[in-house]
Amino acid sequence: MKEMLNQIRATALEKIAAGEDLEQIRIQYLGKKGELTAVLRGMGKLSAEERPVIGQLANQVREEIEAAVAEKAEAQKAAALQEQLKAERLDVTMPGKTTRVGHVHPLTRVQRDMEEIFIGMGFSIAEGPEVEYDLYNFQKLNIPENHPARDTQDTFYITENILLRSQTSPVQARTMEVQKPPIRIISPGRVYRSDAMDATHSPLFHQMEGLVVDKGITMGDLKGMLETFAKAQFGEETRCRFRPHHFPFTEPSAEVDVSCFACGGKGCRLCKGEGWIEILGAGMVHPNVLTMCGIDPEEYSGFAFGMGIERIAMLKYHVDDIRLFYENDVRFLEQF
Ligand code: 2NM
Repeated sequence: MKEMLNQIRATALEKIAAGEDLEQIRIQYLGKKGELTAVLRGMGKLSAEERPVIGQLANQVREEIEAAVAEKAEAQKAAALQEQLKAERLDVTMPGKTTRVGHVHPLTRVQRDMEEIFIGMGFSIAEGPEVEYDLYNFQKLNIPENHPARDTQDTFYITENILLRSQTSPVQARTMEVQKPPIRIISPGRVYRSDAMDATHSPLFHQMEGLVVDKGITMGDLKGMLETFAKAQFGEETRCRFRPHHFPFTEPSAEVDVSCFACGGKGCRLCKGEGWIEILGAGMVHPNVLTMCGIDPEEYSGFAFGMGIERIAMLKYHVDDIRLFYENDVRFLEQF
């Protein structure tokens, strides 16, 4: 029996050392149906002298196996903890992940710069609906039904008399209707035209229009104000050139060029050798428009102007395709 106990001890300790499953070993040797228990059951057959000796040895073997199991379990737990610490290690001195921060869109940037310039000259910002009545988009701007200007400003119709505004002038018309002069407003915003998309056209684009109405406003006021704007927008050395033109809502009307801010007027690629770059349309508000908007043209006069924000942005940033503004490709947007 002594031999058997020594044998049990030897194989059990070996298995523990080899890393075999501890619960399995516990059941096999120390459990109710385990090998050690089986040996102890056979102790009845022993003599009175042998019994305490074998009993003591059996207890000793049990304690040794128990201790070995406990020690191994402890070691496995510690190893597992080390493993976990290693896997979940956090180096607080590592540089953090930088968050990509966006910025305003180049069109917004240009629009805000323009707004700042006009606000500095005493203008307020006026806004209005993008879905407009034919009445405000055309009729009150001296463009009656069947007027040829309806072709060049063809837009998208919601119903026969509701449409997407083709300019921000209806905002000026609405302002004149409800506000007594003096009026000094700009109206930036989205406008729509039924144009095919190409490098310089888009069915949706942005405009900045302006309107001043008061007693005694003249073409001289328009020229002085636009020159101040052009110098602030394109540089102090910028000069302006007014060419006669026709708009239904202004009389007289002009197209306005600025001296090329790339070459100073000598002629270059940007101005296509002209020395001048067209930036806007303007004129004295037509008496018919004033009358239709409830302002007496005998008492008041005014000037108005309009320009495309995309066009200014394309000139300023040397962008050769208007579609780049709408595609939201970060490789383009990141450059601003
Ligand atoms: C332009 C050119 C010339 C304009 C006229 C008006 C209004 F409502 F007062 F009649 N607003 N904007 C105007 C005049 C717009 O855009 C090229």
